[in-house]
Amino acid sequence: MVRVAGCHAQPERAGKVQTAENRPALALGHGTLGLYNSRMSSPLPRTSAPRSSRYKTCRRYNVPGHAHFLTFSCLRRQAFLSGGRACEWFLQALEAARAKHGFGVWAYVLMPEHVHLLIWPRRDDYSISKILTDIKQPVTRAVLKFVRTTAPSFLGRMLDERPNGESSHRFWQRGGGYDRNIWSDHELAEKINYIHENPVRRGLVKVPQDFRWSSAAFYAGQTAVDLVPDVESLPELVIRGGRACPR
Ligand code: NI
Repeated sequence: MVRVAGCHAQPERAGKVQTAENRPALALGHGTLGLYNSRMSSPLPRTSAPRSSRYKTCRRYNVPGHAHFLTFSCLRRQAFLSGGRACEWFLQALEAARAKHGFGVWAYVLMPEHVHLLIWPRRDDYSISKILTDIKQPVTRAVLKFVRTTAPSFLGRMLDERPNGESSHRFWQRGGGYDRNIWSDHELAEKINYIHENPVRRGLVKVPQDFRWSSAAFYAGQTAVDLVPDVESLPELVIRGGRACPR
C-alpha cells in the first residue's frame, strides 16, 4: 500500500503550511477576523525556483489522464460552508464547471471551511487553474450578492486586507490551494476514502454516507444525491461497502 501523507500536512501555498483541520475551534467562530493575518502576510514569493518536492506539489500539473486531488479553503479557514445555502451554490458551480470543462468528478467533500475534490480531466488540453476559477468564482458571486442584500454585517468576515493596502471581499482563501496528481490505483482508492471519511474524523457524522455534502452516499448506493459523481469512469476500482478498493 502506498502511503500518502494526509492532505493537511501539505502546504496550500509555498511558504505557508496549511495546518490540520483540527485547528482550534476559535478559528471558526466569532471575533477571529484578522487572527491569521500575520501568518499569511509574508508568503514566500511564488516566483522562487523549485527547491524541494514540497514546493513541486504546489505547482499546477496538467497531465492528461491523471486525476487531481484538489484541496482549498475558505478565507482564513472560516466555516463559510457550514450552511446548506453555500454548499448548494458550490455544487451548482461544480456541476456547471464539469459540463463546461468536461472533467469527471470522482469524489468530493464540502467541509465547513475547506473542500476536497478528486477530479479527472477527460480532455488532453485542460487547465486546473481555469477549472478551479469556474468552480470557485460563482460561489463567491452568489454569496456576495446574498450577503450584500440580506446580511451586510457579514461582509467584514469576508474582507481580505492585503499588506499592500488593497482589500477585497473573498469567499476563498487566496491562492489555488493544493493540487496533487494521482499516480496509482492504490492512491486513488486511498484519496476517495480519505475524502469521504473527513466528516467522520471531524465527528460530524458516524458514517461517511450520512454526510450530505460529499459523494460518500452515492458510493454507498444512494442515488438521490445532490451531485452524481462520475464513478463509471473509475475502471480500476471496485466499491465494497461504500469504500473504494484497488482491483
Ligand atoms: Ni480535510
